[in-house]
Amino acid sequence: VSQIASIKPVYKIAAIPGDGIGAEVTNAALKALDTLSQSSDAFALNVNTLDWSSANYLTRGWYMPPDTWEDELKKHDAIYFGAVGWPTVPDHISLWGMMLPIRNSMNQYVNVRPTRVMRGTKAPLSQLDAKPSDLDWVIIRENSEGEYAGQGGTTHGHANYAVATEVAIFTRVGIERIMRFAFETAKSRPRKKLTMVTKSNAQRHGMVLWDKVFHMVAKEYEGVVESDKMLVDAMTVRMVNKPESLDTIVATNLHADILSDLAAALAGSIGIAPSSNLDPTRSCPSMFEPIHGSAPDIAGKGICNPVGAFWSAAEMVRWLGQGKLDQVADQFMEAIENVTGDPKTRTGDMGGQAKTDEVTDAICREIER
Ligand code: GGG
Repeated sequence: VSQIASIKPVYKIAAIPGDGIGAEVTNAALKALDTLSQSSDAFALNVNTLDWSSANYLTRGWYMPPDTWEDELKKHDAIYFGAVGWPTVPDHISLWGMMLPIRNSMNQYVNVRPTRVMRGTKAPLSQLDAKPSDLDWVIIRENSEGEYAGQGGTTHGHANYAVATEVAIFTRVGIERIMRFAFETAKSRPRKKLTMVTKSNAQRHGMVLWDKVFHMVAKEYEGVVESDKMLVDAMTVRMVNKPESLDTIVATNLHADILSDLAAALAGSIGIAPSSNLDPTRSCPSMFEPIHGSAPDIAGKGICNPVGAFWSAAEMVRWLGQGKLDQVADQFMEAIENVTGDPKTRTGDMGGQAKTDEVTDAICREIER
């Protein structure tokens, strides 16, 4: 972090727009961030855009420069990421070409995915008996191991008897650190409730270790955080039928990936939902990205929803400030909700007709107001 005229801290951001609508929403978020920093005395941004994408993979043979990408990213205070994935590249190549190695190498073992019903959004839950205020959750996703450890192999690939193994890795250290982060998150929230999710009735090794570590850490928070545990299949039902009974949720890499998409859909649209890939030790830059993918079906049409990208950008500002930029991040969130609250500035997925550019112009106006 450097300073402008000895007052404004300047944060260095690596922006990776990536593929499809990832590029469109990143562009929108960077415009909003630029407006925010220009109108604030508290911070400035120095953005370095990196052209790491599937299009470049197809011409160069790599997503990130093989020998230098880690050093390149470590020069920054944070990473802002759009989306990765394109129909001409197998999905496991694109995800392992960029997003998963960054999370692993940058020690981003926590993925925070908040969900709530934003002003003006029409959540499917409102069709049930629930009030929008019933859905206010934060999902803590283990982000470094589990089912996305990348271990396993295939054999007999060209025969009818192909065999593949996908090995999930669960370590005591990995589970304990995510569990502690989840309990601390729950403790910081008004309702002080944590639900831990596994499939420990069917998966009898790693998931049972999750249960054991959960019970151990829960003892330390007795009387402070109310906690319970759920099997992931039953959890999907509870999220729909009893949303008000949930607050903070902690789950494995795969389970939380799936549950957070469900949560976003219940709150109105996957286009709204943000995520923060955090290195809580702050030894590496953390990464901020909307949870949605590259959506090739609507890419290039200028109709994608940039709200999840704005919200992710607000979380980035909050993280960078370490308490000093909370007011700026809150102002950004207020501006976002003023935009979602106006039917004229909602994209199609939220029942409106606005284009991405119109929503972006609206957020910039709101920030400047
Ligand atoms: N914006 C992030 C993105 O590209 N998401 C697509 C995806 O497949 N995500 C899986 C994951 O978050 O692990």
